[in-house]
Formats: sequence, C-alpha cells, structure tokens
Amino acid sequence: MLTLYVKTGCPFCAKVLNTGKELGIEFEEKNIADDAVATELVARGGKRQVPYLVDSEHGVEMYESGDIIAYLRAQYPKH
Ligand SMILES: N[C@@H](CCC(=O)N[C@@H](CS)C(=O)NCC(=O)O)C(=O)O
Repeated sequence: MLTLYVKTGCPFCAKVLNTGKELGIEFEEKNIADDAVATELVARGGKRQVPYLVDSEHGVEMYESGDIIAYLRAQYPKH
C-alpha cells in the first residue's frame, strides 16, 4: 500500500501525483489540512513537510518530491 501525505495546492505534491498517474499507481492520499493528519505526519517523519511517501510493502518512507519520483520510477516502472 502506498500512502502519500499531501496538501491542497502544493505543487510538489501535484508533481508526485502526476507521476503516479503516469505510472498507473494509486495512492491513499492523506491531507495535512486535517490537523490530526498533520500531527500523524510529524510523528512519523519528524517534520511537517509534504509530499511524504509511505511504501508499507517495502518499509520505505521519504520526503522530497524529486526523491519520491525517482523511487517510484525505479520501484514501480510502467509495464
Ligand atoms: N523540497 C521539497 C519542498 C516541499 C515543500 O515545500 N512543501 C510545502 C508545501 S508546497 C510544505 O510542506 N509546507 C509546510 C506546510 O504547508 O505546512 C519537495 O520537493 O518535496
């Protein structure tokens, strides 16, 4: 399962979501507009910054849109 923490209007999040669309990946999106989600993100990753990816299948979690996109392309290439 792939979870992506996002924020409405965040261009870095949009870049990751567009790459996901291109690769045919579905994310569970969690929006930090909800304070409980923002608190969950900080507890999980250590800071309030989106996008933040959680790939529970592979035990991978990361910030930084460029790193997330590179990871998705490597781990989930389009078939
Ligand atoms: N270098 C980061 C920049 C991410 C960034 O600046 N995210 C902003 C939203 S666009 C953020 O998390 N701001 C904190 C907040 O909105 O609370 C990336 O490429 O992912």
